[in-house]
Amino acid sequence: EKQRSILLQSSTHFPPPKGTKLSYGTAGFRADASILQSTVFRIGILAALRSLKTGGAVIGLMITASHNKVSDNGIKVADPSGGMLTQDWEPFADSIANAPDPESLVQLITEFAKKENIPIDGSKAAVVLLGRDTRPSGESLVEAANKGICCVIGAVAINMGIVTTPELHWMVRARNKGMKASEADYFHQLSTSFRCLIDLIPEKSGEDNDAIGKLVVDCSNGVGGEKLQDLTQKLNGFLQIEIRNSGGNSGGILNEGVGADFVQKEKLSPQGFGPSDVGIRCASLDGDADRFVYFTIILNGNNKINLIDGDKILSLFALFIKQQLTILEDSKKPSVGIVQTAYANGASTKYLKDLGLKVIFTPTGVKYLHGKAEEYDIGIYFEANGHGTILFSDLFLNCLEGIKNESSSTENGLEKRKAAKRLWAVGNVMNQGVGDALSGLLLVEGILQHMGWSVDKWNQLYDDLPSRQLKVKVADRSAVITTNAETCVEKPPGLQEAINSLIGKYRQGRCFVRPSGTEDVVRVYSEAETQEEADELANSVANIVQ
Ligand code: NG1
Ligand code: ZN
Repeated sequence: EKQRSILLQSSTHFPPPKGTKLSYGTAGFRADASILQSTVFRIGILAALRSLKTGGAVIGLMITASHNKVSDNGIKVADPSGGMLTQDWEPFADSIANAPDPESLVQLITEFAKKENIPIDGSKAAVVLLGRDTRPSGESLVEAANKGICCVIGAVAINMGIVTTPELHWMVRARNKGMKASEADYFHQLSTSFRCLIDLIPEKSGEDNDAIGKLVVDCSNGVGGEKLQDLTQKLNGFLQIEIRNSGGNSGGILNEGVGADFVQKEKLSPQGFGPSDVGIRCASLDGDADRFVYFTIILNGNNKINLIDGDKILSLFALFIKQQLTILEDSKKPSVGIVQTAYANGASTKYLKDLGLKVIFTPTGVKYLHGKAEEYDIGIYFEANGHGTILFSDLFLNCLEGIKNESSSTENGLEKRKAAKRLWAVGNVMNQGVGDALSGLLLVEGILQHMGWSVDKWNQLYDDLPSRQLKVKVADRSAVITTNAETCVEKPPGLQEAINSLIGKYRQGRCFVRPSGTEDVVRVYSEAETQEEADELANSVANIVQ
């Protein structure tokens, strides 16, 4: 009763926006920041309930709208493992975000708590870690989320201030494992495992030494700027990083003409980069630093770039891991799963399969890729847009621990120990909760140095097949229902057959359509042997979708 009256009372201060239906979507709630007060307040309540449900485990709440424009904001929940909120709570998130008034809100909460057996009588404690990116609207939204959390008796909020999305997920995971979980601990883990990779570089590797030159990073004028600066200082000169578009007082606007999303979608260099950067290894983070891509500037190319996307990052990682596993040879073979979506360039999939690796496809959205990757001893997943990570099972980590501690002093034994240490470092540098641009940068840089590869050499692992992505506005995108990891249309009837007959006209033709989960459009993706053919295929399919 006391709980009920506190909830009723507080929620009157957070009326929901009129005429907007909010949805948890692929990446939490996102909207213009001005209408999100009630949403974050309510999701604060949800986070506290989630903590109660999981026996008082720490839950994370991140206020960010990632690569969206600066006036937007959003909120995402991190589960105790540091992964995303379990999918079976998403309907509850949707329904409380849209409850029209305090009474219906409190009723939904009470019913849900009852159904899920959540102790809301104040007898149990709950903890929620709060974080936000650099958006100006973040401060007051954190305040609103805090009020929501504190409405649940026994729940406390800990404000971590401005952090990257993956940093907050890392902190949640670390706390729940009873590890030290400050930002300094996070930087320490990343920098020491990077250092470990560097220390284990074989003596005379290095076909060319370009990899040693500096890396220039576009930080999207977001939170990644300051954090990468801090991390770089911990690297003791083992990596030379120049930071651009760092946000703060440097002038530029968050995600405007900068950042990983812009670079990957437009295939153009971000602001602040130009002809003087030709020949230099460049990377771009997104607004909350959970994804990244690499690129190089094309000489006299009018801001055009060679894009090195998530698929190629994945391929580099897979190759390195495969090489280390080969050195471990006879030891117990771990299961390795590579997880992609239908948007992965076909050339990357072919490359990975030719390496002898198992490639699995899931629907678009990190929650699907992550879930699949968890099924393997080593699960590597990336979306083409640069969001992804590498997951190691506890079993495999134990196995590595064993090999690391073996005492054989034969050449072979020594090499095996080194390979185990390298893999161990990979598992430590890579965020085990979500994609993390800072982790990813360090692993790419470590591997390039290990191989002695230039960025161009890496880019030449395979040539991307020409592709085209289009958006089609339709009356009702939910009329398109797909199956088979979104590669095949089930409804409306006849559409897939029509698409198939268009695909049949092109060599290496591939094409699929699906409704977007984040925009009111149907997306068309095509590949073919030449750019003209890929464009033609996409356009002709777009025509029949309309
Ligand atoms: P939708 O709008 O469902 O295609 C987009 C991206 C995803 C993912 C989500 C979440 C493409 C084709 N799709 O999803 O990869 O990043 O946004 O932000 O890039
Ligand atoms: Zn992001």
